[in-house]
Amino acid sequence: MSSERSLVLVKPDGVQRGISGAVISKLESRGLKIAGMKLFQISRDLATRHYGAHEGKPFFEGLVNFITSGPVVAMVVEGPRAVEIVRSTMGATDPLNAQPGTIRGDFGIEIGRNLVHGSDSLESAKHEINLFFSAGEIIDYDRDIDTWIIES
Ligand code: IDP
Ligand code: MG
Repeated sequence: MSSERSLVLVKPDGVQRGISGAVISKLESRGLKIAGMKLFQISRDLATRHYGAHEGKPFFEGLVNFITSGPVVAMVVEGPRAVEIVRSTMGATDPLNAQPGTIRGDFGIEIGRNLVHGSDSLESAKHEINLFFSAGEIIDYDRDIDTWIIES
């Protein structure tokens, strides 16, 4: 199956709470491969572009303030159906509805402090990865273990 890439952010609440490692661990143990990773301070300009689809919504200002309030861990994660696999690993947007075992279901309580971002479609993944990463920051490499994770 052909690989997809998704943009994942450990949001400022996750970094401040020391949960970055747990998030990375969850994605890695699911079988996803990390193709890019950096600690990153999001500017207001980047936040507005990244969350452009939510401009005008009542929570938009709070969301931009929050996502720029401290560093995030930005990652490009790769694997078959990576976009949907990341979304199911994160759990529902509102942690109240996120299943236990998911990142938001294990670590979160409120929607405005839901710890992680993951692209919601292949199209937005491509757009978001371009916003956060230059081509040279994404590494194409093989893992021997992938024959035990990916059938073909
Ligand atoms: P997603 O992060 O699961 O893709 P989106 O609907 O794209 O969810 O919303 C982006 C982010 O905006 C959410 O992760 C959450 O932090 C915040 N958000 C969404 N809806 C609300 C809301 O009703 N109140 C406060 N924050 C919200
Ligand atoms: Mg979204």
